[in-house]
Amino acid sequence: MNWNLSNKLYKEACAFIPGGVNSPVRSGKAVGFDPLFIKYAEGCRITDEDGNVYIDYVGSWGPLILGHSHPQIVAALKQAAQRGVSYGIPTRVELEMAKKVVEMVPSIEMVRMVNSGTEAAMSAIRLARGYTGRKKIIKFNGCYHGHADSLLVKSGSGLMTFGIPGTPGVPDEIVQHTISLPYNDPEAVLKVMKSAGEEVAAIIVEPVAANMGVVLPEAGYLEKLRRICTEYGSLLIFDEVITGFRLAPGGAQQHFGIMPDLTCLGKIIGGGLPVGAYGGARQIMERVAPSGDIYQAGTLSGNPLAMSAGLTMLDVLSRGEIYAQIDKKNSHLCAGLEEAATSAGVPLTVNRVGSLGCGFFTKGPVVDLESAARSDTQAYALFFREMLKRGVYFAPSQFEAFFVSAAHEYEDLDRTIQAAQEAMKVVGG
Ligand code: KE4
Repeated sequence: MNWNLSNKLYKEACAFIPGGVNSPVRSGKAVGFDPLFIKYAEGCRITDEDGNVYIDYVGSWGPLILGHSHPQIVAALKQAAQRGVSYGIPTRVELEMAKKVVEMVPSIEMVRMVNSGTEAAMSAIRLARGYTGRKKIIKFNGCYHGHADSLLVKSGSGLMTFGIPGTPGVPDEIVQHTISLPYNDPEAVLKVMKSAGEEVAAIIVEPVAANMGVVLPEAGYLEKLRRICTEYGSLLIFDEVITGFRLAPGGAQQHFGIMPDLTCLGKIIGGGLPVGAYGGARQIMERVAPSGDIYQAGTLSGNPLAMSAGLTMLDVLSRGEIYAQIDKKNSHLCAGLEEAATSAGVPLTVNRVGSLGCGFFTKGPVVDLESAARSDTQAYALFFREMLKRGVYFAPSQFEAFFVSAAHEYEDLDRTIQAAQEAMKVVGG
């Protein structure tokens, strides 16, 4: 395989775009590989500028649960584009999208469209603070909710760890009310709530953490968060930007049977176009301007093109047929990855739920950021590069998920497993 054109384009891009990419994780820095430049994609395959073809397990970081260039989504986009791409004036399709989200997501009675998961989380936090009149927010180490200032805090080491900025450019004052605690540790939450519960506007959590690799909630964990929030009058926010419409038509809240007060959505909801959303009980959502006094806005929010793609995606997903299939496909893939690692003597812990998974190059169990951080990132980087050479594209970071789509056939999965058997032998040395 040669990557001459990708390398040439990357070198040039570095002169015009910070790091040559429009989002850091694409840079490939974490796996010692300069990024591919993709020419086109179809089904479960992506093709780069040099003509190399890969089975894709990133799927644009989650949106493409039906695979690339899904015919119904492409057709909907073409049709919508011919009617104009944006008006900044309400459209029928925005209403249809809102009704679809309300129909599919158990806890949502009203929903507001935005343009990214970051905007969804940022707006949900503001709404929670405005609605409760409180300032503090609890989040969890290793969970990511986009790059809004108040959520970019260093992982909290101990309890009552008030936010320390996770990046230059975020003043201490902005994160002083953000507390970050270990995931899967309800005692840590209880301790903070006992001393500051009346000041906590919300607890925001990824119901399945998928930004430190994939870490599942331990039995009863989400129920405890739900009970604690109810007891202290804080809002429970499920960040379902990844799990929404992925674990079930109604996302993680349907899968686990837990009702949050607010839900953040993104990725799948846009069918591959830039869409985010936040929603919840009518009583809370009606506080959002212009029906209420809590401000939030967006020029392209509810953009008819993005709504057409997203609504087509949700129409297909709401039929519910694909979930059992992609869950089964993912368990076939994960069993193959585990077998490949075992026969090569490589320590690998695979966490999976539904069509979401992650292989940590460490001995398990991986239940929080601390245990995830024990992974051998160099081993992962070598695995990534060996798989790439064999025509398989996994996430260019140990701490990201892989996604199986409805477009992955068993022969694609078996080709991936075959490649993994060879790649693991190289990793195992
Ligand atoms: P965006 O602003 O990137 O659309 O969404 C932010 C976000 C919010 N909440 C969760 C649970 C998320 O996973 C994300 C974004 N996910 C990362 C990948 N893990 C996006 C990839 C990237 O940053 O390029």
